[in-house]
Amino acid sequence: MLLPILQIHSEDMPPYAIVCGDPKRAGHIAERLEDARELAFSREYRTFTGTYKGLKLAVVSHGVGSPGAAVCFEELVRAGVKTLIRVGTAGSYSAEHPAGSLVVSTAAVRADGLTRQLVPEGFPAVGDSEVITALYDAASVMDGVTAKGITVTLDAFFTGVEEIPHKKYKQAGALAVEMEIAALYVVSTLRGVRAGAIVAIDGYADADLAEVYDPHTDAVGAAVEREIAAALEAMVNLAAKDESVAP
Ligand code: R1X
Repeated sequence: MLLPILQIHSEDMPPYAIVCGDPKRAGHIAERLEDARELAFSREYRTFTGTYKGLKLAVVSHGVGSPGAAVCFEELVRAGVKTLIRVGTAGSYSAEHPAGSLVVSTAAVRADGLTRQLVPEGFPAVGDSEVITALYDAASVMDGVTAKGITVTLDAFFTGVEEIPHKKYKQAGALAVEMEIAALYVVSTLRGVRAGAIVAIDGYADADLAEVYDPHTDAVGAAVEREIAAALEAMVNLAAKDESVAP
């Protein structure tokens, strides 16, 4: 079956996929795979397959923002993907997690518009506990700060005249803000697959801590490399468990 928007054939897709926003980053992740093959580059959706430590997996870019990313997640599920891991970037709410830290998202505040059109108010956007544990275990043995907790998914990157309640999210215990995890977690729950997400902190979302936004520093680059390594490792470990419980 040809997926109309990603322009990939479901027969070519393995059940494991790493997703990221940036098509260029998808290419970078694919460089770590053996026998990497670019299947399609349609709109913002760039799809590779390849092998890592013997596991066949896909790497797919989903673009910026929940509505576009959800199109990607939905088509991947239709193509037979059963485990999705997002690697991304996010703004931090806490000086304990400065640029260069990693955060594994356990659940997302649905401060987006897309998921309101999918599920009722109050329905949680929550990751799969096995995927989250695999990601946290893989990341926390590496150098650098790794945290685990709730993230916020917004639609607006640049602010308008409406106030976004960052202070309340922070007071309530959220660690970081990004733009796609709620879509990933709601779509994966709706469609009966599992998902997790890890983000590299690229600055502060908290106005009290805010500095000039520069996601292209060495510290952020190193954290992105770490999260990619953690996602690949987590996927291999999850697949090994799947194999051991398969009938
Ligand atoms: O999730 C956010 C979005 O995809 C984080 O970075 C992008 C905006 O720069």
